[in-house]
Amino acid sequence: ATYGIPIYNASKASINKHESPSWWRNAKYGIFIHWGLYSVPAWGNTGANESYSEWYWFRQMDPKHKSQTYQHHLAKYGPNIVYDDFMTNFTADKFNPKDWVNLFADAGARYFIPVTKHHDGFALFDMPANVSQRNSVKQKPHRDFLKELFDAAKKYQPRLRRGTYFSMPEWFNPAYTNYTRDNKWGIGQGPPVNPYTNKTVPYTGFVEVGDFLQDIQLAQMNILAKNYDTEIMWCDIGGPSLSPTFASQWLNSAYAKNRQVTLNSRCGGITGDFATPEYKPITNLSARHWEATRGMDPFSFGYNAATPDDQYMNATTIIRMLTDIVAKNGNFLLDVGPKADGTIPDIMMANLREAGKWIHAHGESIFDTKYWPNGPGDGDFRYTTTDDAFYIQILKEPTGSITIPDLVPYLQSDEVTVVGGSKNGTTVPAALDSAGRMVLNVSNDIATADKHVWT
Ligand code: FUL
Repeated sequence: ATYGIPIYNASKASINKHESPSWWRNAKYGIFIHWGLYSVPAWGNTGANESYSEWYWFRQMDPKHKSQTYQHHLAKYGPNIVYDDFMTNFTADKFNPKDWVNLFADAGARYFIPVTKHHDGFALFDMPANVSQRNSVKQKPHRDFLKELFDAAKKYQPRLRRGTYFSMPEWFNPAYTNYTRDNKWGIGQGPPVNPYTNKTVPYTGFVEVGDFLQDIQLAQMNILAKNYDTEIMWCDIGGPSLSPTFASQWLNSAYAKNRQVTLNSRCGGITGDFATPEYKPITNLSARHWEATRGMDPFSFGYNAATPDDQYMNATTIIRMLTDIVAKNGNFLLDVGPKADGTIPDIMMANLREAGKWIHAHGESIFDTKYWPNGPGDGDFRYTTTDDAFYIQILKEPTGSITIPDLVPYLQSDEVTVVGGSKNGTTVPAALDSAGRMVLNVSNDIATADKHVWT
């Protein structure tokens, strides 16, 4: 087919008319993957302000020599090992993309978003040599991890939607220095200077280009859109960009192919389809669909080998957070940090799978639902709705007589039905109290038959 008039043009006003597609609003739960050279040192100063392990390089380069990461690097590797030397240790020799996508499906997720290039500029996908050679295909270990992952998903878990995280700037790319310097993200300082020796370090794989935005940033985004068919462009940091140009071409071509794609709020120069609060307490319901993100690690997206196993989110905390977010009209993008050898730490896999059992069994009350416009619920209660059902989620074990604090619909009914778990389909007697609130009488065997969240 030919299409006469493109829908979008390269202006902010035009792109801002785009809305997130319904598949994305219905998908509710995604897995984020921060995996890259930072997975080699796998270190963050747990609990302090250097906790994001994927920020290792930036912290380590601290010219004032005051950061914990600067000290850690010196003690562990000495002054002559520079960040790009980690390319040799980024072996990925146990990376099994089939296992990864099967894990995500077991977890109950409906989409996944690998970091394709973080602020360190090291990409996990292929591109023409004149765009950049700073990637895992042109450098060690000479593999196109994004293609391997997406191919495995297409083959083994075709229902998983595939997105791409992409950092708009790069900390030390010499081509970025024209744009910003010493801003709050520390971007545009390149090329890197070894803080222990004061010697300039080559920016591995850097190719002399005319303009960072045109020749690197936009070129790479187009590659993710065209060669990898990304469905979610999860930009990071924003700042200077050609995003209106990128978005208009991408959205028009998706439209022509009958595909629905979406982009987040961090692409720079455009509003984006959804806001992305990060490690933030989720407070209010928002009528515009949004997405919360955080790591399973209490303080980091990338793997931090110093984090004890019992600190990671477990099945209960994952499920309660998902339930809370969905009731407030959000999606939950939960991050895992694989190791440099390509394995996902056992504790992360176990907790994701445990949560997945509940999510699969209770999915009816989570996926393809809408929030309740009167409110997400109070205390330990959350609500979701569909055209023909109203779901009550209870975030702690209900025993005996339970009063639903809000004036929920269907008050006439004298029973409700258990969703999911071994008592799926069982009815629970309901009555009204003098204030018109629903009172449920939950028997012990129903209360103890489930866990994490009762629906
Ligand atoms: C932030 C980044 O700086 C973090 O490292 C992480 O990637 C998070 C999702 O976005 O802005």
